[in-house]
Amino acid sequence: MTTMDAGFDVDTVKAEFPVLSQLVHGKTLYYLDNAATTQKPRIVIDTLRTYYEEYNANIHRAVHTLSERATERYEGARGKVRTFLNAASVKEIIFTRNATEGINLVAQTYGRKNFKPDDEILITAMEHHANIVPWQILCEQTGAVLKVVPISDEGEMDFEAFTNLLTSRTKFVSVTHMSNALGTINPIEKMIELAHSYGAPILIDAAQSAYHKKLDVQALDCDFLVFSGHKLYGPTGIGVLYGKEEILRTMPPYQGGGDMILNVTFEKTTYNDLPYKFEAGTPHIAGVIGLGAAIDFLNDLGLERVERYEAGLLAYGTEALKDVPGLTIIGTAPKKASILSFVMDGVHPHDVGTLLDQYGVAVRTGHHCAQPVMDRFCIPATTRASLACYNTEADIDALVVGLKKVSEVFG
Ligand code: 7TS
Repeated sequence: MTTMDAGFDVDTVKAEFPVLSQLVHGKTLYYLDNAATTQKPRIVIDTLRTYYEEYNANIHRAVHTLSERATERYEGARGKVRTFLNAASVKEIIFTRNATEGINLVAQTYGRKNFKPDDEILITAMEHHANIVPWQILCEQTGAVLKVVPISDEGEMDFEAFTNLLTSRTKFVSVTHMSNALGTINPIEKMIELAHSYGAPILIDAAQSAYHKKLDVQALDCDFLVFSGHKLYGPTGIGVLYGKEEILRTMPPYQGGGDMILNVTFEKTTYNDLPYKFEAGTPHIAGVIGLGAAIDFLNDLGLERVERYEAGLLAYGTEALKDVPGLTIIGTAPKKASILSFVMDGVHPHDVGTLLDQYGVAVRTGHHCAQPVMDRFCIPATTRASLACYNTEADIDALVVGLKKVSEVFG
């Protein structure tokens, strides 16, 4: 696929991202670290500036004009997130700091209330640490047990093992939609159906998928879903937890403070309605409004078109990397998206990344906060190039040129 086939003009889209037009070490910047965080389009940057320059105020609490305006924009952004996910109600959209906080919130409220010793929580071997550690903490607190579905040499979840590990003891399933270390897309539709057949609620970690694929929480019928604004072309410090209203209602609050209460006396406090019950304290107002702008940006682009375009780029990249001597791709599942993770014979990924940086190519190296994935493949780390809507074949070509240099220098 060329940039002409994208259904949108990639160069025009790229021009909306000021940070991408700079030189690094005197070279054109080729930004391929999108799985860590994406760059921000002008509409997001301008929205943040306008908030601080024109109507900075706290929300939900004052009658003055600025506060009313900020409240309207904040709640308007919640409406945009509802539509983006096709949630049934804005009561199901809770603003968090990031995907990590969403998972911790569910573990510490739903989990602490409901789990007993020997109850089982099922995850996969390809989870980010954010979808492992909160469950380990919960297991220590409650005596529940963490079960892990293994993955194959291609980086695919073992579906048979998943079905075998699901039993009447399974009280919760938490799974990534897309692996940040491998790119694998999990068959979440089938997993949700199966989890429900055992009466287990299921959380989808959409931190990686939300900016590559269209999501519909009602069609999926997942119980919870989390994502981070900063990977979705939005600001840092803002994330979303979607939860089914009937489940959220049964959950105790996560944190206590302002905004999450209806009435406070020293004898008894009553909690606010959803979603405010889970939003204690002054929230990241600018972040929420900025996230709304990022969603406008993605809606204009069309996530279906982005998905198709990035699939073409991934295929191009997968083919192009075959030209690099001594390179092995880690993560070759038939269903994968936007991630090229690899190792090179005799060269540590850190050296690969450092040399690529000299050529203006930005990639991430390390365990990608998915150490169990590295252990599964018996490697300490990978180099990872990850794609977004503004990347082109030129970025991949620059990566390949850089990698050939790496192989010359270290080979
Ligand atoms: N889940 C997945 C699948 C992720 O890839 C990440 C972040 C998280 C959860 C946590 O997101 P956060 O915004 O709460 O930190 N992944 C990465 C990465 O691959 N490189 O940097 C962050």
